Amino acid sequence: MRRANREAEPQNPRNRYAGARRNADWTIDQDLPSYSAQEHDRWRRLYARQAKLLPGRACNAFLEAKTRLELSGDGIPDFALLSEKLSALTGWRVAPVAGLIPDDAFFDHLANRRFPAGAFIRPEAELDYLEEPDVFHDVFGHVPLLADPVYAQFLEAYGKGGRRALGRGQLHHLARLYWHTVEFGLIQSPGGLRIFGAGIMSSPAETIFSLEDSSPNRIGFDLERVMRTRYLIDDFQQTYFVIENFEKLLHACYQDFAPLYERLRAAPDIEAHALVEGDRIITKGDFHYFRAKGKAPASTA
Ligand code: HBI
Ligand code: FE
Repeated sequence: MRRANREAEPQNPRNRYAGARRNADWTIDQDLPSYSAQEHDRWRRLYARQAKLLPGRACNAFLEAKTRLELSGDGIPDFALLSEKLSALTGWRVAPVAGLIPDDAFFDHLANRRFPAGAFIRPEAELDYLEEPDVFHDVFGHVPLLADPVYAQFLEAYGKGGRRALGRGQLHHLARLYWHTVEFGLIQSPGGLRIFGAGIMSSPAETIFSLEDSSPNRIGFDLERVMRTRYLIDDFQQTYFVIENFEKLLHACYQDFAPLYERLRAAPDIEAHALVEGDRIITKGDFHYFRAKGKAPASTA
C-alpha cells in the first residue's frame, strides 16, 4: 500500500526508504506519491538556481540533453518516465536506490546501463552541501549526459572496468578516474572551459569556483596522472582535470587497465594540489581560497 501524500517533513529524510523493500540489486520502489510538497518545492528551487547558472558554463551536450529529456523543473522526476525517454536515446535507465550501495552492485548497474540514483532529496539544512548522493545530485547532475551516446558508452565501460578493478584490489585508482571526470571534470569547448562533472553540475558554488576562481589548478587530462591524484571530499577541488571531448576520454579508457595498474603499483600518489612534470597546465592555481582556510600546503604558495 502506498503512503498518502504527506505535507509534513519526514522525521529523517535520509531514512525515508529505511523500511522499504529492497531488491537483490539494491534497487527500491521510488514511491513517487510519498514525496511531500516541501520536497518537490526543494527540487524546484535547486533546479531553478542551477538552471540559471548553467548556460555558458555547462557543456553543450549536458544542456541539450537536459532539454531532450525534458527534465522537469516542476518537481522530483518520475524515474520510470525518465527511463523511458533516456532508454529510447541510449539504452540507459535510472534505477532508484536508497543511498550509497556496495561497489560491486554499483558497477554491475553501470555495466548494464542502469544508473543507480538516490531517491531521497537532501534535507533543507543541507541544501548546499551533502556527502551522500541524493536525487538532485544523481538525476540533475548525472543523468543528462547519459543521453550522449559517447558518454553513455564511457560510463558503461567504467562499470565493466570497476568489476575488474575490484577483483584486482585496485579500486582506489579507478575511483579517482571517476572522481576527476564523472564528478568533477571540465571539458574544452570553442567558447572556453565548460563543466561536465555531476558534482559540479549540482553545486552552484562549485559551478562558479571550478571555472572562474583563480585558486585551483586546471590541467589537461592524462589517464595515468589522474589515477595517481588524490582528491578532497569535503571541499572544492584543488585541481580540476580538463578533457578535450568525450571521444578522447572514451578512447583513453577503452583499453585493458591491467598494465596500467602494474605501473601504478610502483608510482607514488600525487597530492591534490601538486603539479608534476609533464602536466599540461591550463591555469596554475594561486590557492588563495584554500590558504585562507589553512588548507594549502606551503609548497603551493
Ligand atoms: N552508490 N548510490 C551510489 N552512488 C555512487 O556514486 C556510488 C555508490 N556506491 C559505490 C560507489 N559509488 C563507488 O564505488 C564509485 O564511485 C567508485
Ligand atoms: Fe555522483
